[in-house]
Amino acid sequence: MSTIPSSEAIVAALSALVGPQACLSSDAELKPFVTDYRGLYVGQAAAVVLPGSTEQVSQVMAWCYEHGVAVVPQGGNTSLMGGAVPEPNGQAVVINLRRMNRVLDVDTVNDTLTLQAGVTLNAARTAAEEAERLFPLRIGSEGTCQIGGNISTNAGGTAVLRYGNMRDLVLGVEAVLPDGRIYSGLRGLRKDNTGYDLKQLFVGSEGTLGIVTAAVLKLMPLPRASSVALAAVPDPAAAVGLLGEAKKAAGQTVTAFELISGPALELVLEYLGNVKSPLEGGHAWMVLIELTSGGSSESLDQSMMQILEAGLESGLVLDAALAQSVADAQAFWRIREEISDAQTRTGGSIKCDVSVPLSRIAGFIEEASDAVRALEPQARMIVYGHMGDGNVHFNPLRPKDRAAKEFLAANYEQVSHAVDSLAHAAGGSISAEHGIGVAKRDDLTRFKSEVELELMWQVKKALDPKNLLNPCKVLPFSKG
Ligand code: 2HG
Ligand code: ZN
Repeated sequence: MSTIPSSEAIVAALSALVGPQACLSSDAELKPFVTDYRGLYVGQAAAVVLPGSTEQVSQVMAWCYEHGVAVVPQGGNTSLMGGAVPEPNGQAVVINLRRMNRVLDVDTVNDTLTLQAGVTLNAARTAAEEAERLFPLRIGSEGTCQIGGNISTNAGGTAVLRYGNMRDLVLGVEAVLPDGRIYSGLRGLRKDNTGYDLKQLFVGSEGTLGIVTAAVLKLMPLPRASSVALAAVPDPAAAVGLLGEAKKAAGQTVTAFELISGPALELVLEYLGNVKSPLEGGHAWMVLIELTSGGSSESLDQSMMQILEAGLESGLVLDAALAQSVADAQAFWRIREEISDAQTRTGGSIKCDVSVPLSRIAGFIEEASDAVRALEPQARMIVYGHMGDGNVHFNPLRPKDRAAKEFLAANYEQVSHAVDSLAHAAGGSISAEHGIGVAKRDDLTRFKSEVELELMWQVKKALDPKNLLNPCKVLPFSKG
């Protein structure tokens, strides 16, 4: 049996492939790459490699495969699930794609954007806008997260209701396989029925089957107009009712429909400091609605007013504020976008990222809230998310007078199990958009069938027989 090379040998070999500047190995250099962004998962690595080309990724992978060295692919390292950092014990190699950050082509006839995996989401959106197009994926970490990571995790966000997840936005993928071979699927085709759709293997598999190095993405018409409103609603059932009314009145233009619980609003306002809620008084639930189109803002505002007025009349809406300017709209969105960081700073939130069919979402929120209160009556119910597509971030947070560590130790297992079980029972998913990583890995055995788990292992073994690419992520060990 061959032995795994020493850290020194790994660094020497990989430095020779990518150049010493692109192969980091001191503890200080490694630290930001082996620590996840919430500081919850801290791993160990022999080296961090920053390749400058697909060929270099391929050479590094081939060397690691031959020598039995584990590889952890990494983009912007914004995973909430510990998916992008190595395991605590070991000498894996982290391959961070940030140097591969070139936009390769913007084709405004084919409406496609071809880019390297290390381009940030923000840079991708900007490149599209410069060509008067929209790349519609929208998530809070867009300044840091990278397209390769967005593809590997099938990122979602606030515009899925209208445009779909990353999976729906990818036309072509180039990926390096665990043994170093290159899968070249950089095609910009909207129709291609030539057998298995291999590129989809790399979407959402969290870097366990291959490292995405480049992609062809779909571009959309750039909306010229938008209308944004915040509405207080009596309960989640009313929010679902209002969403139905909004779709009826504004059709395709409904781009975002986000739910925010009263405690989530309170938390984010406290975190932001000098920001006031656009709605007077305390409300148990609110929704943020965004309409966008290629037409005029006046006509969108009219549609929005129609939705809100009808809601006020029928009791679905208690109060509402319509953004009067771009600055207002940004301020409304800031309240929504900062809820995640407000929790990170407070510490002690139990993150359940679930989705349920819209027809059952209100019942689920009620049941899950009751279940959490039975376990921990004082938990702050940070419940919010992309209600329009059925995704709820159900994140009970420690009471103000409880230490984060103690609250999590006492409740994490039971609360997440209760919430996930209720989502599952309602026909939902235990991870709507954040993926599995390490955090949800062991839960998969509870919620996936034997057949699903077996198929997943078979795919993994077919592509990565030595289990060297992002090992210990996604798949639970018990089916190994
Ligand atoms: C969001 O929608 C992100 O803000 C993060 O998906 C959610 O922190 C979270 O739980
Ligand atoms: Zn989200």
